[in-house]
Amino acid sequence: MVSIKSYLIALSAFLPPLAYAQSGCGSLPATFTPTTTNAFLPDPFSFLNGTAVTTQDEWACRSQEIGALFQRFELGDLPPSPQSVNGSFSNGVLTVNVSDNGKSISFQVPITTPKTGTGPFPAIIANGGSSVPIPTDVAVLNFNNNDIAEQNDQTSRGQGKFFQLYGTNATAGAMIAWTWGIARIIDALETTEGHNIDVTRLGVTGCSRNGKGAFVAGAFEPRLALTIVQESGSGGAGCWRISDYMLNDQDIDTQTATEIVQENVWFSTSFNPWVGNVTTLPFDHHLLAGLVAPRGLLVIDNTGIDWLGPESVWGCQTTGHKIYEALGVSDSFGITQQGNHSHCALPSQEAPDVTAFISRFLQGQSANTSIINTDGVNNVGFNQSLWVDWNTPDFGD
Ligand code: MCU
Repeated sequence: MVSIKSYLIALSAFLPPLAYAQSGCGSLPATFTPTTTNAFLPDPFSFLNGTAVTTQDEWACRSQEIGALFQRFELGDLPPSPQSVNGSFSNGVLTVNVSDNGKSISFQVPITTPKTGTGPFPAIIANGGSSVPIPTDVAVLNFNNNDIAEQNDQTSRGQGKFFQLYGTNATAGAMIAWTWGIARIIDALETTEGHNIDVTRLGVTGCSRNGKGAFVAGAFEPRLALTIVQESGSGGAGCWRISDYMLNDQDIDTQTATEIVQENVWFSTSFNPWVGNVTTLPFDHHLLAGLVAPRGLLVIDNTGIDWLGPESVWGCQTTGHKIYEALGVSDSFGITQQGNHSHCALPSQEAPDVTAFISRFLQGQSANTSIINTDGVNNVGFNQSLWVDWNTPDFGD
């Protein structure tokens, strides 16, 4: 008679080895199509199959799953590392050369290096420019994101150097293409001499459309130690569900998914089928913060511009903050909202918030980054019971 033990040993020969099983952690079934409607912001702490996420290790798998969902149903695919990336640095300009699948592109990144001090310096990658105060002892890398993926209007679909490499039919929207470009800048910094940048102390920032892009870059590029998202609004720090509610139930003229995909090419065309029923999406943008976690994240917003969806941003990101709380890094994610100023003009009261995050995450100094503030202009409020039907676990530090 065959013992149970020998039966199991024989059976194990047909099972995938453990390493294989782990590498599939958080991957999506190839044919998965969302069908369940959920008016609440989806539970960060529950896998798609309903299994609870109870440890930091399980969260690592869950964040893979979330990243896969964002790519499949909203942003498009981030290509794996290209076959070759190299750089050169001269006259303050980093040149990045990339080859993949027999094609090549090259782009240039001007670097403003601190005038004093010896370096290597921490640096911030300015995604299409920066409108936050960057200390003079931090370098700035000026990333011309439009060169990698254009963002003028619908005619920009598939335009830019990313698409010269991966084809105009690549699924990526502009934001994933910019994320790819930022990853290649970091690849080039890692292998190029002379630039005097400390590649372990890099941040990213951007405002408005480029703030949406900074958030996506922070979410998908783990080598970024700090992500500063300024006035990104809908499609960035706002949640699709809450923005729909603001427009449809509160009659506030705010940007929704339905509008945004008609305006520009920030998203993949794979998002189009979902914009009219965002409650079927098994994710929303509170989970974008979860992809940045546990790294530094500062979301700066404007309560005075309805179009940006200040209530959506506040509710979305205070909910995303619960992921940082679960991971025991609550003060690594700050949220600050002020009104009465023009778009992308940082009010002086918020400058210390930016300084604190840069000091702590790029300059290695201690700083109080427990910052969660809204000035309440525009009655920005958040009725959590409408949006959150799950509890926040404590995974420990
Ligand atoms: C806040 O970001 C966008 C917004 O999504 C667009 O609807 C509007 O046209 O432009 C904003 C922006 O990028 O302003 C510079």
